[in-house]
Amino acid sequence: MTDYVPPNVWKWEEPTGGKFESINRPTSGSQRTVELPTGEHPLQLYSLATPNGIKVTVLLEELLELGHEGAEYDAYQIRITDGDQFGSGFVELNPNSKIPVLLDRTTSPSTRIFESGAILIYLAEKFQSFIPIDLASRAECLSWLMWQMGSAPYLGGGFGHFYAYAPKKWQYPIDRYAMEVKRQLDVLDKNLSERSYLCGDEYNIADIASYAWYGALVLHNIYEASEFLEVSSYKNVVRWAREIEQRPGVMRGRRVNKTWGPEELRLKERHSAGDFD
Ligand SMILES: N[C@@H](CCC(=O)N[C@@H](CS)C(=O)NCC(=O)O)C(=O)O
Repeated sequence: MTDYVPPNVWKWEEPTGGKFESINRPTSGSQRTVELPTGEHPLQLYSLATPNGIKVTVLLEELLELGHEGAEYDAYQIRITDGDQFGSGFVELNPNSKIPVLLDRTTSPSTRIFESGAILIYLAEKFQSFIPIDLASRAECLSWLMWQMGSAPYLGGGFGHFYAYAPKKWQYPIDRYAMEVKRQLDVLDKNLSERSYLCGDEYNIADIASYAWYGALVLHNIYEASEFLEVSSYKNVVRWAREIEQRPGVMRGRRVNKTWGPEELRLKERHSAGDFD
């Protein structure tokens, strides 16, 4: 890396380079007036099938699988590389301009929820499912959920960015984030050496959140880094992710708002169970 002497005041000098340079900027807020579409169900989801996006569609499909009819939802695709997250309708629901966003129209006024972890907690509490009731078990579940929310930015924004998306391969940031991601995999692997799921015998929202990221890493070669990070050596994480991936709700949830990968696994929008046929 060439030596860089930071100026007294940082200035945004386009272009910064990297895969997402066209959507990254140092300011927030809407960039154009765009209304969001709405469907007939109580829950409206605006998302994309990234790891953060599938956390919510997996939980919604798991809730439907359990028989919670109130979890029926319309899922609309937000194309983040085209900047849909900066439309005025989306920014009203999430001032942070990131997917996923949920709107619950069963309340008056409607309730908007942004941040995938907050959406998981909201839905789990609303339907009293996939979250433990007793205080100690709930604390363990929320601890692992918050662990995931705090850890994934090092995996995606840190490792994934510098290993796969940055304009060049710089060793210092790749070393730093590869070390941290391997440490995280080791944390998960040790925990799963003693437990079936992250919190014990029961599968819950902490598993859904962590599976979305670490399952993609150990099973689907995200960032094409499987070999580099030797992901198959984390055997308990692989066993846990494989098991979760076979659940029907997970299989369906992974397809919602997906526009890449094999054609038969894509589902641009979801409005009913029949859309998966
Ligand atoms: N902490 C947020 C992160 C959400 C996030 O980073 N979403 C990405 C896709 S995975 C996004 O919308 N990026 C668009 C952008 O940064 O403009 C969450 O868990 O909901």
